[in-house]
Amino acid sequence: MLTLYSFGPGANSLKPLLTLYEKGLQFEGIRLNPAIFEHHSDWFKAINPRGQVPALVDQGRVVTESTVICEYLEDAYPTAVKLRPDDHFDRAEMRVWTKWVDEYFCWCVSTIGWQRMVSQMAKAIGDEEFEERVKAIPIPEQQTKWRRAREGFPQDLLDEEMRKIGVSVRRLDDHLRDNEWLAGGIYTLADICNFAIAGGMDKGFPDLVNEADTPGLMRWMRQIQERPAVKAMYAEVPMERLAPKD
Ligand SMILES: N[C@@H](CCC(=O)N[C@@H](CS)C(=O)NCC(=O)O)C(=O)O
Repeated sequence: MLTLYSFGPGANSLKPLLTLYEKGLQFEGIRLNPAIFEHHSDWFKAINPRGQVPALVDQGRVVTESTVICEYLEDAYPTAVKLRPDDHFDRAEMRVWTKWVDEYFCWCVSTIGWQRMVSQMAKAIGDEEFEERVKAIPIPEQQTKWRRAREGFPQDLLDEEMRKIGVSVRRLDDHLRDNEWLAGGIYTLADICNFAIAGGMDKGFPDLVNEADTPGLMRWMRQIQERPAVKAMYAEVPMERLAPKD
């Protein structure tokens, strides 16, 4: 039995969720609550010592890193639905897109997301509790990110991240105006991993992502949202909640 530890269907958690649904694999989904910092709890750090989701457990063995999890599912569970092209060149192109998401695109979107959403959470906590929370975070860079979220990210950093988001959106739209999918002419992990970050940018960044400026990107997002597996996933997996449970 596969077990996926994740947040709701957004960002890095969305990648394995879409892959599991598209491949029709049965799994147990364990949903962590970010509002109570469940991912930094000792029980979860025993599964992923980095204190981050997603994490996949397959027969007692743990796979981390969202894109790696998707590749693992393709390798370990070959299904009729293939999410990687057979051709080696197309597969290399697919990996250029997934590498780009992980190394460039996700970071700029993440900083702005943290500024807009995590900042409110971080500011709502008292000083003492905040220090306790930060102490439990295993990755030093994430500790810094939490501190910055509480203080407010410096404006020059936010400006630079917005510039990078503009570059990213242009890159995707330029490709998607002339191509149905990102790599190999089929729906692949390149689409899944990019959609995990870009999906919904028409709501979050309407000045950048809209029908007039990015028609290719908009068409591609709609095409993904209309896939039966994607619809089923959103119908079954609840969206993120950033308020503590009462
Ligand atoms: N490189 C990792 C990044 C995972 C990651 O950043 N996960 C986020 C959720 S999208 C997380 O757990 N954030 C909580 C934190 O770091 O405090 C991956 O691709 O899986």
